[in-house]
Amino acid sequence: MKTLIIVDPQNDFMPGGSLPVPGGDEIIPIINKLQEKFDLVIVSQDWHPKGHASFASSHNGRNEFETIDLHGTPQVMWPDHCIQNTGGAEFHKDLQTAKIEAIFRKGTSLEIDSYSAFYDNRHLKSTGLSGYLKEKNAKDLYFCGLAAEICVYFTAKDAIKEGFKATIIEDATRALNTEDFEKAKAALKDLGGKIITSSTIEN
Ligand code: VGL
Ligand code: ZN
Repeated sequence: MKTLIIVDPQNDFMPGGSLPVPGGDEIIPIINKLQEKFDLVIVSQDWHPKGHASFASSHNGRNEFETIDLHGTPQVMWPDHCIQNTGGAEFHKDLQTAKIEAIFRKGTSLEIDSYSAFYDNRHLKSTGLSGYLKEKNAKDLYFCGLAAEICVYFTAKDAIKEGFKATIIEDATRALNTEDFEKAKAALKDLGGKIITSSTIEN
């Protein structure tokens, strides 16, 4: 039983959005086709309150993309993005949602970011995704979506920690920074994860 986890396929991460991932929209038709090959399809949604601590605009004198120390954890200062109930937080309009059984929201606490769809960045709070997947008897997880070296990578990494098999589908993700994605791929492989292309997935 194969499970597809689509990470943050939201307007703000698409070209024209506030935190655009180059080519982010190109993966939508690929993800739509991929869904047919899976028994269970889940999506995560970056879902920040206004004034979230990951936004540069929430801190005096901070520049976008610099890293600060936030309560003892490094935090990149992002442009405002995926604010709850805004168009930027909505899924890409062409994403097929008929097979998506659940949406797991993350980044909802004002003072802490959450790259992984399982836990926040300090591993303090669970989203419930791990328990949900275990109850569904899902063991073999495949990851796609945005951004490759950030939320896709950290979600796949936590999946391994939680005892799942984790595979990133490389052509169904795009990176903000391709060099960082190369490092993330190597790190995931070291942990026992896999990197594949969608054409190798059997029905
Ligand atoms: C993401 C940066 C900030 C992502 C979310 O979905 O990769 N990146 N929030
Ligand atoms: Zn975010």
